[in-house]
Amino acid sequence: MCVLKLFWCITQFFGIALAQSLNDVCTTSYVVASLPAPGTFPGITIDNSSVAASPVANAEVANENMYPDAVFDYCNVSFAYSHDGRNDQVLLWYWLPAPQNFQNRYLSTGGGGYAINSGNGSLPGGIIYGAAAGATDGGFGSFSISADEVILLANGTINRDVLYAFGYEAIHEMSIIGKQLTQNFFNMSNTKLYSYYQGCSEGGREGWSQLQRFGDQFDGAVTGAPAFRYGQQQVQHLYSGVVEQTMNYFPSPCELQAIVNATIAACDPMDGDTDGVVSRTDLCKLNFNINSTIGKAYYCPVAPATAMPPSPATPVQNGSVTPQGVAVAAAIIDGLHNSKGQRAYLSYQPAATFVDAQTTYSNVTNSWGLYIDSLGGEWVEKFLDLQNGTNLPSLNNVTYDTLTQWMILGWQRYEDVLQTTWPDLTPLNNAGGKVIHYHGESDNSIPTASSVRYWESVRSVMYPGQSYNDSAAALNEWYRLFLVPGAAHCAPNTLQANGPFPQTNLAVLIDWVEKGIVPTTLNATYLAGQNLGQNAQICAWPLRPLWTNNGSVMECQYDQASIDTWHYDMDAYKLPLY
Ligand SMILES: *[C@@H]1O[C@H](CO)[C@@H](O)[C@H](O)[C@H]1NC(C)=O
Ligand SMILES: *[C@@H]1O[C@H](CO)[C@@H](O)[C@H](O)[C@H]1NC(C)=O
Ligand SMILES: *[C@@H]1O[C@H](CO)[C@@H](O)[C@H](O)[C@H]1NC(C)=O
Ligand SMILES: *[C@@H]1O[C@H](CO)[C@@H](O)[C@H](O)[C@H]1NC(C)=O
Ligand SMILES: *[C@@H]1O[C@H](CO)[C@@H](O)[C@H](O)[C@H]1NC(C)=O
Ligand SMILES: *[C@@H]1O[C@H](CO)[C@@H](O)[C@H](O)[C@H]1NC(C)=O
Ligand SMILES: *[C@@H]1O[C@H](CO)[C@@H](O)[C@H](O)[C@H]1NC(C)=O
Ligand SMILES: *[C@@H]1O[C@H](CO)[C@@H](O)[C@H](O)[C@H]1NC(C)=O
Ligand SMILES: *[C@@H]1O[C@H](CO)[C@@H](O)[C@H](O)[C@H]1NC(C)=O
Ligand SMILES: *[C@@H]1O[C@H](CO)[C@@H](O)[C@H](O)[C@H]1NC(C)=O
Ligand SMILES: *[C@@H]1O[C@H](CO)[C@@H](O)[C@H](O)[C@H]1NC(C)=O
Ligand SMILES: *[C@@H]1O[C@H](CO)[C@@H](O)[C@H](O)[C@H]1NC(C)=O
Ligand SMILES: [Ca+2]
Repeated sequence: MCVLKLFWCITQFFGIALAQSLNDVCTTSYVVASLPAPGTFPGITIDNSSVAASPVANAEVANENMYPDAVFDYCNVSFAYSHDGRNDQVLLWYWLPAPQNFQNRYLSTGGGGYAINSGNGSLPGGIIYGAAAGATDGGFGSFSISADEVILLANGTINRDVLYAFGYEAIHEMSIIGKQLTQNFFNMSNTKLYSYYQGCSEGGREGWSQLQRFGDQFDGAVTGAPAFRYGQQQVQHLYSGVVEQTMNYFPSPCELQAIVNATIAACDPMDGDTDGVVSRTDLCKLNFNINSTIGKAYYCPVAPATAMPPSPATPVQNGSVTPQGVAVAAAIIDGLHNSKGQRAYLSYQPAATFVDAQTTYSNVTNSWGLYIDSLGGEWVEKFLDLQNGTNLPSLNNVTYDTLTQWMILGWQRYEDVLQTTWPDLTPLNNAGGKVIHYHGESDNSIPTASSVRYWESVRSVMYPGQSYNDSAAALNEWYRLFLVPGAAHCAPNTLQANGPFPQTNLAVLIDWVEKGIVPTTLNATYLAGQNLGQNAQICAWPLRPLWTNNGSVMECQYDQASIDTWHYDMDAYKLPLY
């Protein structure tokens, strides 16, 4: 035996831990042997016959927002598990780094919209930092089926297994199984496995769903533009359309874009740097009168018909911004109020584009008309009205009061599973967890102020009786919020292309968790525009950026009047809305 496997014998004899190659360990039998032992997680049975594992060499990623360009090898692993007594099947997908690249790290990832994973889109973000990375199908049938497709049962009730899997259970189970798999696979006995989460939008909400419930599950998390405060967030996608319907004015996309362009042009210099980026939407709120855009000329050329979204060819849009168009824009930015004038929700910042307000063109009436945002429409149709459509058929009779009632209904019905704004993070803090929470300041899908509201809820709930500055400083020791100048929803913004984007968030988080390097400012990179490839730093809330010396020096300033513009009194509700 020893003659046949001489090298093996020598290493065994001298107790040398032989560095294995990816091909040595990336086999079905080795992964089966690395699975968590039966009984490790009560109620969960892993199907060891479902394991697939194969090495992949020289995978390449480029031009991504959430991680830098890279070429890497990984072990592609998938298998299924079931919940005892439920007769279900949940699929898991892990990428494991080559043994020589493994850096004692594990990363869970999430999805977007109603999806619980991002296909292969988020997994590289772990691999390139030496982390095993995981994704789940939530038990929805396959990695490409999202929760909304299977949430409604044939008898017209909500599938609670799907709901809770989507809400928080599936990411939790993927995380505990993935951490154990990683430890076994890499023979970690006495070494610490650092565990992380990274996701944006729904993926950001999924991150918070874990941090709020399982305080010691991750050493750190990156949560971008989270789709939390779900009852409000989904319904607010319908608000822009209801504004247009209520005011009976349906601006052309070109008119809306003209208002946005004029807003950007006017508010760009307020931050001290005339660079095409509105880095201070708060100063824009304080100092810019949107009525000044009335009369601005606009022109957009003929556009051909498109299949997705279905649209007929559209004619030249040539005109000037109307008072009605500006009134619609102003009401959208103001946010939803009920008929008593009480505030029910917050909205997008000025300079964000008006995606929810996009009108649709009819080549029958030759006019622009109502568009119903399907993220919001499907929420009301399926999750609130329990109908099987993928959008509301109309907004007939839907008023600001209807929207407010829908917000209350969704909040109450799904508070324990989708609302995801539990503000007491004491277990996370006690476990030493760190959070980098970021949000594009020109996000057009999830209002930036939604993230500020949550940070503020955590601050006030966890540090009662302390001064604002003391409590903000205490919170910033472990949970920091960064508003990304000009950025759109989980992405850079073509209309403010000179803005930076924080592409290396996980690296920054790793440095914070493993080396104690506090991200006083958030590392970012210009991913487009005149400074392409260069570095930028983003101020941590509540500090706000201000440039001096003709835009050459950035300072992170404390500005009470600006901070105040981000805080809202939700007096349409009797309960506190965290
Ligand atoms: C796979 O699971 C079955 C059923 O739990 C068990 O009997 C078998 O020993 C397992 N096989 C391996 C290789 O672990
Ligand atoms: C990795 O595994 C998944 C799930 O089994 C499979 O769909 C995919 O094709 C595999 N990818 C590669 C590059 O082998
Ligand atoms: C992710 O999947 C897409 C589509 O299958 C493929 O083109 C791409 O190369 C994959 N990315 C990586 C890093 O494997
Ligand atoms: C809704 O559609 C899904 C998927 O097509 C189907 O499984 C379910 O039975 C339908 N529910 C109702 C109430 O029609
Ligand atoms: C609806 O169907 C599900 C799955 O078959 C079942 O568990 C549930 O009890 C049914 N609910 C009602 C109200 O019939
Ligand atoms: C873990 O240890 C086993 C047994 O010594 C060995 O076969 C395997 O290659 C090791 N795994 C890694 C990733 O080094
Ligand atoms: C708005 O500005 C962008 C460039 O930043 C331009 O492409 C677009 O045509 C402008 N739209 C209007 C309506 O002026
Ligand atoms: C903008 O004009 C409208 C209509 O004249 C007026 O009601 C509104 O108060 C004005 N807004 C501001 C901020 O001046
Ligand atoms: C309207 O648009 C549709 C879709 O592009 C096209 O099929 C149809 O011919 C158009 N009708 C008119 C009257 O232009
Ligand atoms: C837009 O309309 C105005 C007034 O009708 C006209 O003078 C101008 O030439 C048009 N612009 C374009 C680019 O078609
Ligand atoms: C809207 O309200 C009117 C008046 O109450 C009612 O007649 C009509 O049926 C309603 N339409 C819809 C679509 O509910
Ligand atoms: C910060 O970003 C720059 C590019 O802008 C990058 O080269 C550097 O590695 C990043 N730092 C960290 C800690 O990731
Ligand atoms: Ca600027």
